[in-house]
Amino acid sequence: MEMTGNIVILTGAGCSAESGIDTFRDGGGLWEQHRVEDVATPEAFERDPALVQRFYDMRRAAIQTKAPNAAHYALARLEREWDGGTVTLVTQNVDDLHDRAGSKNLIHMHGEHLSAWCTACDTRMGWTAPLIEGPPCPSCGAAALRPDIVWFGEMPYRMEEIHDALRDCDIFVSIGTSGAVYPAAGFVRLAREMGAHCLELNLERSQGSAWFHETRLGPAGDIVPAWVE
Ligand code: BJW
Repeated sequence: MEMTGNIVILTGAGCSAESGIDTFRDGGGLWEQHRVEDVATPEAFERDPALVQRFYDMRRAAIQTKAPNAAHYALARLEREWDGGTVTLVTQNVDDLHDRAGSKNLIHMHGEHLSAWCTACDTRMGWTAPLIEGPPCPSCGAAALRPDIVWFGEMPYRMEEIHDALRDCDIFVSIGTSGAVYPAAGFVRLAREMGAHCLELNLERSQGSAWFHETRLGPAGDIVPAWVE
């Protein structure tokens, strides 16, 4: 690895796979016969809120039983120990495993399972319990809480900050993402056009693999700590 420079790291579901959290597209992308793309949309929530709340209640409960793996800890260590510039971690993951591993300069661009969003008063709040029974918002009392998750067709969070970090980065590293979902799938192209060295760490080549200068294949729990060393 180069010894100086600003680093932007993008993580996807493959980073949490060895913690026991299913990826989206590896197992056929199905949940109870529904395509994830048909559950993770504002239209699905409008059509059948109970179905969508059940999907997220189940996953919110599940992640609370999981623990960070060696990849999460290696990235947190990199941020603590890197004195050659900044380390910005942008995750598409909605679990809290990077947080629990100790990453601080962290952007959850697709939202977080452990957060709820009141669409009546626009408050976001830490949330660990089920939402299916329509609990009142602690802030305004309306029964209008939804998962604080970026669904298809919604704008991912903190895009301006992400673009600023990409424009300033010298090293871009993509970990455990299929490159199937935009805008995250386009980050490598932007980073590369800005002159960054682009490295992919994944179990298999992603859809945007040709944009990377270098690809290292293997499970994140092995290849991420090896890269950080
Ligand atoms: C391992 C491993 C191990 C396994 N070690 N590796 C047509 C063309 C282009 C774009 C579009 C289009 N039609 C629609 C769009 C836009 C759309 C999109 O990209 N759709 C595509 C499906 C085509 N994007 C959006 O809608 C986004 N918003 C947007 O664009 O806004 C613009 C806008 C403009 C103006 C007004 C309003 C808006 C929003 C995207 C939201 C994504 N949400 C989801 C679900 C949320 C959460 C949830 O329910 O959990 O986020 S989708 C799902 O995919 C989730 C993930 O974050 C995301 C990415 O998946 P990821 O992480 O890459 O997982 P997998 O499973 O795909 O891949 C895992 C990888 O790991 C694989 O490569 C494995 O090999 C690897 N792996 N084990 C290392 N041990």
